[in-house]
Amino acid sequence: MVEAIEQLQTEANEALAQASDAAALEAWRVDFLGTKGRLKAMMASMRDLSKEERPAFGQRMNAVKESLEVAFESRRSQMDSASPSLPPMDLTEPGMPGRLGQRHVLTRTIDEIVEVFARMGFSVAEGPEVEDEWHNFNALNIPEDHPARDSSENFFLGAGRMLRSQTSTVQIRVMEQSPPPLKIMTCGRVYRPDTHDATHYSMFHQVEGLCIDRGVTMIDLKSALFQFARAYFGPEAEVRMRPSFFPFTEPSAEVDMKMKIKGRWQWVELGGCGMVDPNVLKAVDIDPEEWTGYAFGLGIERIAMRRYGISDIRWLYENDERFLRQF
Ligand code: FA5
Repeated sequence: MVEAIEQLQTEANEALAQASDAAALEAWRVDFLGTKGRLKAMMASMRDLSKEERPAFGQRMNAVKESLEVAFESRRSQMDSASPSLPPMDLTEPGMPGRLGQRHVLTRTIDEIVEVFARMGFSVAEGPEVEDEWHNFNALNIPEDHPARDSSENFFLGAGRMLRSQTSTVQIRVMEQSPPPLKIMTCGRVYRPDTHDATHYSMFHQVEGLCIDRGVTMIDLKSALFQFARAYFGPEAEVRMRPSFFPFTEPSAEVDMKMKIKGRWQWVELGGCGMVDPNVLKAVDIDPEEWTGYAFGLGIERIAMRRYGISDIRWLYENDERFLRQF
């Protein structure tokens, strides 16, 4: 009898080692440990033993049963960890398309604007967003009592610091550092406590241009703006200048560009421009008798909105993927 039990245990262990998947393992369990399995059948043969032989046989069978149950559990957990219960992989199924990120429509507009002005011979300058009043006002010929200096028009930070309200600050920084002739442009953020609506935001971007040389005139200014308009908005774009006032240019003008919006040609106001005021040149030790120059500053959001048909500036800052993915 003992040999028969040992024989069964050896067979069971060998069969278990060969069970290579969950189905084979289950078949093994049914065959050896199941209610109609081989262990149960051998247990039943206890009937044929004498009363004295039965306890030893029973104990032996229980030990075998326990050891097979332990072996079964360990084989099962071995299989589970080797192949976690994931659905089988279908290699013929089409893959998930990778989603590439893209530049924000404003970043793209800035890159396009820089490229156009670079082709026109402007070099790119930069300036800080946290400024002082000298660069934001004084050097730009903006007097102490000018309404543009009001605290309701600016973000003052204390200790003479503020968030710049215009990129014209970069004109001063460049002229302080480099002697003329100069032909520079800059793109950057500016800040004003304007109420948010479809065309205004409290943080927006401007593109600023400055050209200082001998004999520069309004014709050069209009030509530069005209070339930009044609290069950026298309060969039929036009430029119009309306008389205006800025403390740092004399004469000054508002710049409008004519562009096609939804199939119709329209004039759109984009910014300001003019001939650099002699007082600004004097503030940075440039002789206005020898040098003249022009400057312009355009709103980049307004340009992007026109170019890409965006009717509300706030969408540019909401980071809604459904909006951003369109460009
Ligand atoms: C200026 O900021 C002058 N520095 C421009 C300039 C530069 C004139 C050099 C002369 C020489 P203005 O405040 O008009 O100008 O602003 C220029 C443009 O910025 C506006 O035409 C508009 O396109 C944009 N802009 C102004 N305020 C906002 C705002 N709250 N939200 C979005 N865009 C604005």
